[in-house]
Amino acid sequence: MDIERIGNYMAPFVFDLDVTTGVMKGFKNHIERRASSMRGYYADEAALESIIAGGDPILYEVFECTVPELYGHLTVGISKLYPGTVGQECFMTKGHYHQVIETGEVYLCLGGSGYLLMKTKDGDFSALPMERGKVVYVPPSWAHRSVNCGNVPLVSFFVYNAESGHNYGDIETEGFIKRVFKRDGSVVIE
Ligand code: PAN
Ligand code: ZN
Repeated sequence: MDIERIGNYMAPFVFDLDVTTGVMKGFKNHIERRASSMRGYYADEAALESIIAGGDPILYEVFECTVPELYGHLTVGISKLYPGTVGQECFMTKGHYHQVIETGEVYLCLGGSGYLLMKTKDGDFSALPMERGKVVYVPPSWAHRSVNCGNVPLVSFFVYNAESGHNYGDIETEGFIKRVFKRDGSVVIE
């Protein structure tokens, strides 16, 4: 990671983000999640396998400005979740708790439509709407997953503590309490 310095301190930096398209310049970290990386997440395993066999498309991407993963720093970036379904289940991110569970996150939706699903270790659940202009505050202790219910990419800008880390394992075993489906054109959370 190239961290520029001014005197004793990390230098401030600026980057360009097209708030209409979500295209971010100057990202240092780019994650692509293909269908094959989502085995075990969707209810309809056979439908996922046929999507994988059909070319294993990218289902979502993350672009981040990397900073030192230390207390006090903030990681910012863009999450771009493509539209589609696996069987009838809307495309979604893996979802995670933060490894440092007492760290929260802010999501600002720039485009598309869907939900941010959240859950706690106590079994509490929340689904808040995501569409252009919605800002969702994810408090500490809440696992979070984006779900795209529309026909265009769900694009969000996010900010979280750089030391947070990601705990995917617990969601892999616990699931997320509820799933989001498109049935006969209607979105249902069940
Ligand atoms: C986001 C997510 C991003 C992808 O940057 O990492 O939306 O979701 P998964 O990490 O669950 O695959 C974030 O919440 N970071 O903490
Ligand atoms: Zn997070």
